[in-house]
Amino acid sequence: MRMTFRWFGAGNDTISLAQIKQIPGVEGIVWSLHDMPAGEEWPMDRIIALRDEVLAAGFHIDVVESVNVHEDIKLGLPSRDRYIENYKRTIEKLAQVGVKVICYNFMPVFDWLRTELHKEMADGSTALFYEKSRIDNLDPMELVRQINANSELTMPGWEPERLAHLTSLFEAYRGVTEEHLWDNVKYFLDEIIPVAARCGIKMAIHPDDPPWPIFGLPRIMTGQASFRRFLALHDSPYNGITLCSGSLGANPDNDIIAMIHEFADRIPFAHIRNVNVYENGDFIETSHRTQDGTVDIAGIVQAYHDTGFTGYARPDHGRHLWGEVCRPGYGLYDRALGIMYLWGLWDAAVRTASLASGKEAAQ
Ligand code: DNO
Ligand code: MN
Repeated sequence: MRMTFRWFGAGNDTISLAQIKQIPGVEGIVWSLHDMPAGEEWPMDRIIALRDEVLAAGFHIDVVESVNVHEDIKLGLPSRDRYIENYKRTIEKLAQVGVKVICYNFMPVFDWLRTELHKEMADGSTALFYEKSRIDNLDPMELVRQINANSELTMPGWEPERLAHLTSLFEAYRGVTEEHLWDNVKYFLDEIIPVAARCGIKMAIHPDDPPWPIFGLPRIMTGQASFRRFLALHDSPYNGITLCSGSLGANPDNDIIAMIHEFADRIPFAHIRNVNVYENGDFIETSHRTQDGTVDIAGIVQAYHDTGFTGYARPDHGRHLWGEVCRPGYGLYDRALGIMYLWGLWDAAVRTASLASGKEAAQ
């Protein structure tokens, strides 16, 4: 397990590379050019500047999260070819600076969606929260109307740029079914996987978060069956997944340990975090500790150990602790605690296995 930490860039993150350096065992920074609009080719000078900054701080830059996919690609519009060409050029440029894994997602319109960014927990910390009935009963167009009338009102992830296009995006997705999305993701893979393979870059799709359709928009990367179907579209080590335990764990039917065993050789990147799912389907992002949520983080780390996982891992969203002011879900403290928990589990698994094999050898 090669530990990494997501960083949003100087001036765009409250955390410094020097602070990350003090977290034990972090070798790499998971990075992106966060201000690049989806669909545009990344400029080489900016890639190089970021590489130099991260390398100078003593980290590798092997993992990029994310190179975002333009909506026209997900919609299957004729204009997609232009954006796919740009995507290929970006893959080639990232390969030139030594990138090994690109994380991306195929979620229409929204990336992760929550109803509250700072839900207070019993211990006074705050965390990202999803109130299922609120989303289920929400007419998104009605919300857009309300937001336009009252700019104070918004939803996490509904950035002003996105909001401006929301009405037309919802229009564009009318009639787009899950099967259309499957066709469109296949078209995308047919184009990019050969380029990624030639460049030695593993593409790693992130599951949908939450892993079910929202606002009538289709979502397809939701669980074990969909990953199986996805991986079969291109049976290549360069077509892989970012196994995110928190996103998948929002649906308690998802057996993440079984997925790690089934897809072991196709997981170049692991996001490891916990969520607590309530009876009514609401969920909150808790500490990484198994006992604090409904995802068996201890079992997951054991499964990675047992399948000989040598890929990259990172803690995912954390709580906001000790008054830290930070990007929602991306503070320093809880993710650092998360890493130490993951290392504790990992080191114990390694030790237990080596003691067991020592005993075997002695027999
Ligand atoms: C949620 C996060 C995501 C992720 C993107 C990847 O679990 O890891 O926001 O960064 O979806 O494209
Ligand atoms: Mn994730």
